[in-house]
Amino acid sequence: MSSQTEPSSRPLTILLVRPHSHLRVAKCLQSFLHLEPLELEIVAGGVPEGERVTILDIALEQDPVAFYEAKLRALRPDIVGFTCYSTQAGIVKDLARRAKEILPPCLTVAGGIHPTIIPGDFAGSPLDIIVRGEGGTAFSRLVRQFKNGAPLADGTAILAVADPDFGSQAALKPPHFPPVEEIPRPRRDLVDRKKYFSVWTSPDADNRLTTMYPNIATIRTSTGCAFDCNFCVVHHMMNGKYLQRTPEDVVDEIAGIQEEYIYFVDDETFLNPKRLTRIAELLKERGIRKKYVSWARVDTIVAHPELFRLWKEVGLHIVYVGMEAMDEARLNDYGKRTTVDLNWQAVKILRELGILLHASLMVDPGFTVEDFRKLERVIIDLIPAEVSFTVFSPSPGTELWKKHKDDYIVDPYLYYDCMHTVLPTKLDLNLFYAHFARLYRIGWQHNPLRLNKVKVPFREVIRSMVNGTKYIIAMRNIHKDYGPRQ
Ligand code: B12
Ligand code: SF4
Repeated sequence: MSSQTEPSSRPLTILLVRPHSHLRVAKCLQSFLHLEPLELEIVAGGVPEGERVTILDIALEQDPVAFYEAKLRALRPDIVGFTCYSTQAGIVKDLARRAKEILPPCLTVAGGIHPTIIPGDFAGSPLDIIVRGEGGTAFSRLVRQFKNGAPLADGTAILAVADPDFGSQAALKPPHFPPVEEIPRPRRDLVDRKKYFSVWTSPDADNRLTTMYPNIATIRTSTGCAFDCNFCVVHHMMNGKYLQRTPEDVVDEIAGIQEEYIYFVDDETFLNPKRLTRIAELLKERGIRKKYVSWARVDTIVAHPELFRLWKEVGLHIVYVGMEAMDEARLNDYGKRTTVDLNWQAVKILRELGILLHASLMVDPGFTVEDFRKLERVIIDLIPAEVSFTVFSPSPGTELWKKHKDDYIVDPYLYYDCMHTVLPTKLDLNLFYAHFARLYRIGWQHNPLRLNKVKVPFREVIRSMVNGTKYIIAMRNIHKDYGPRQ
């Protein structure tokens, strides 16, 4: 399709799609949490009034492709938009190809992390348009231009794949981010809210949980991060910027959310203590009582324990902390700018405050059996806490990723789920994943619900045991996804 179309006076039909995952572990993760497609809700929020917009989340469907094709045939959209992580790039290209086969005139658009950082990966694909960076504002412009039959591409945020210089645009600088006030509010009404949940392990005061799987909403209060860990793509995408919404704006949005549970999907919510103090004060003043889960860095927690005390009062229950490693050398290698001592100080502070810690640790492809054993001992020292593990994998789009370009043992986009190692392991893959799964098993056996004897509905105990077992088996079997080693 050319990057210019005929003007149209009828309402446009727009279909926004969250793709499924092709990896078994990612599907298993969905039995623990499945969050609303906030990115598509924000994109939909920018669609001008009068156009028809539908959000399709095919990730939970039994047969996602058949479900998607049936919707295409039923709705006959003029524009089909996809959100896309690196691991989903192949799937998005396939879904776009199917859209073109069923509805040749439709405009196919991809946005999100992968199109933002590596737009050139879509050269020659069935995608017409790549949107880079913030999508609510860019998609709004795109739809207006499409409706008016005006040129679609603007050379920065909106790229036309068919443009002769598209390939060379792959080396573009990070896109311009609009002022946060211009970003539309998410259209939460467009999704079936009962589908979205997250496992919840922080009990109420009576050491009871009414449910382990509450419906949960997400909110983004900031974009970007002030740090530059070398495996992480966020500072590349945002050119090092940390954009923050005003406390009033954030609290207004929270007030309008129907769910009692809220997940902050910021990269680091608490970086600016003044802003977060004000948000907490406003929540108090307005009498808003919700339960929150968020990510935070250890140095933020250690520098501002009083901020976390205040947030505990207004409902912060769980903090996910990217501790990454419990040895100095690896923390330095990862460019984390923290120390092992800070990690332990943060554990102590959260414990004293009664906020549940979810420690996220990385396993290095260079791990020996002894390294795995050390991490097993760390789990025991961390409890009662939730623990999860990923495999150190430089994100596509980072300098480190480019540095390793000749080292990958599998397709580094499709397998970039931080569970499949993309780099060679020191241990044989079978043994590596035996130890990796064992970490999860130990974490699972010592989970805080069990240790603290929290009362949980019986059906949910069974559900979590079944899902936990399936997840650990999926980890154990990851090595089977690799072909024979060369
Ligand atoms: C919260 C979060 C999660 C949540 C789930 C979020 C969700 N909604 O499903 C959890 C914890 C489950 C999770 C899991 C994973 N995550 Co995650 N996650 C994040 C985090 C911190 C925020 C994502 C978010 O919700 N942002 C808020 C939305 C509104 O912003 P957005 O997605 O950028 O969308 C905007 C634009 O990109 C654009 N846009 C997006 N889609 C579209 C579509 C169209 C058509 C258009 C026009 C525009 C557009 O407009 C949007 C609105 O402004 C990001 C970090 C980050 N800064 O992105 C990592 C991040 C996205 N995760 C990442 C990864 C790798 C994963 C995992 C694969 C691995 C793992 N083990 O962590 C899993 C797999 C999840 C899956 N869905 O399969 C990487 C992705 C890197 C990459 N190259 O793809 C990131 C960037 C982290 C990082 N530091 O590298 N994640
Ligand atoms: S890993 Fe976390 S702290 Fe480090 S740069 Fe990425 S978002 Fe920031």
